[in-house]
Amino acid sequence: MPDLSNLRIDGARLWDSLMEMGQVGGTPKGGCNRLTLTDVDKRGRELFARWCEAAGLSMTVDAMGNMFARREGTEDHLPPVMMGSHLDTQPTGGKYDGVLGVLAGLEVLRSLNDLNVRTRHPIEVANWTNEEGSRFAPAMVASGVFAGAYTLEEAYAIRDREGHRLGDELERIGFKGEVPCGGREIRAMFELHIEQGPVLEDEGIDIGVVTHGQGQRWFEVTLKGFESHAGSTPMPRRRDALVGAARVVELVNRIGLSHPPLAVSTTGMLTPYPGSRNVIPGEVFLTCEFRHPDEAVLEAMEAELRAGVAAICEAAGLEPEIKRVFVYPPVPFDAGCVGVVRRAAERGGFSHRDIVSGAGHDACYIARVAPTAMIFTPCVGGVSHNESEEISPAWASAGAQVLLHAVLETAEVVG
Ligand code: HGY
Ligand code: MN
Ligand code: MN
Repeated sequence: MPDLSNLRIDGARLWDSLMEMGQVGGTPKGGCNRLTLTDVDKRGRELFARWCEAAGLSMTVDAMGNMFARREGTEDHLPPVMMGSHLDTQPTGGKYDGVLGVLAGLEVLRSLNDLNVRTRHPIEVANWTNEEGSRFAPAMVASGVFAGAYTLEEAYAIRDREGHRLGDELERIGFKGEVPCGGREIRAMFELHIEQGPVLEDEGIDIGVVTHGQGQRWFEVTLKGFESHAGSTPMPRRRDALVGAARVVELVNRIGLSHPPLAVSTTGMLTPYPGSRNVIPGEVFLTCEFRHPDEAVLEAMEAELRAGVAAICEAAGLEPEIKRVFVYPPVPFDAGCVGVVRRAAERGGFSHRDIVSGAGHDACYIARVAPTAMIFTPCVGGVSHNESEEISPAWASAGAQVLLHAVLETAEVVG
């Protein structure tokens, strides 16, 4: 194989693209609100598509709206090496979560064009629909359909809190492609992503070589009590769903703290009904989630949730309903691809360490159908899912450089 160690991506061009995409749905605090399948998401998708066209890439959109920009290989019938991540964001998201992986993939292909490097395998960069799972739960549903975890019909039927169907919104923004979602061979997938945690920055490490994605379980909990007058209902007679929910929030937090050091638990949404200041809430909807690298611990955390909610509701005269909306087991990434990432970091002269991903990623589903690994860059203060999310241009370039080398080794350079 020719000496490729001197090949460089164009870090300034990557940074410019990140800043321009950050303006699409940009918020006054410097973050991004590009909720999946909104008009803002459509604008971000169209900007990405224009850039890919300008780079001479062919674009395919599949039935879940996943976008695949492709650079031909000299043996184009071979399965593609894939990069990519997601362009959708949290409502108070940052400019880099997901976006770095998509635009660094584009930068790799732009650089291969500049350097006139050909590869045997075609190379694609993907934008996976609805990675965040904020508007339509669960998360990573489109890469999940691609990997066979959900059917297309199940995904299309998911509704947001206003009742819109995912399938209808996909159609409305014009990104419901004809091409089937999944069912095609991928040589390997490498997803570059910010760590979204503090480890790499704390240790002064440039690159995270991700060995596993931790398991997750998401729940929707509805507590039913009885609306009544805030002024004339004696305390002992109340069935106050919000008091019950407050105890459930405390329970969820306690469960996370009771499996140190790796367990995490979060209550993210809580909606009392009817939401009137002088009516005792008769119903509360809340979401909670648990994460851990060990399936047995997740099992124990779920059991503690179910038992704890039952006891709280028994004492408060409430009726509980617990729906498990998302389960995915801990994911070990492909040892061969993890080794490719490690060598790529060494080839680039970057410090690196193995790391487990706290967040979920599309790569965790794609790992079910193709050899897959992830590359992490540090992020400032480990902060993500916050408008202040920040990385340095040097970290972005280092991640893209490692992605370049990982893809070149796997796609096999010609000549
Ligand atoms: O929730 C997650 O782990 C991802 O950011 N969707
Ligand atoms: Mn992400
Ligand atoms: Mn995210």
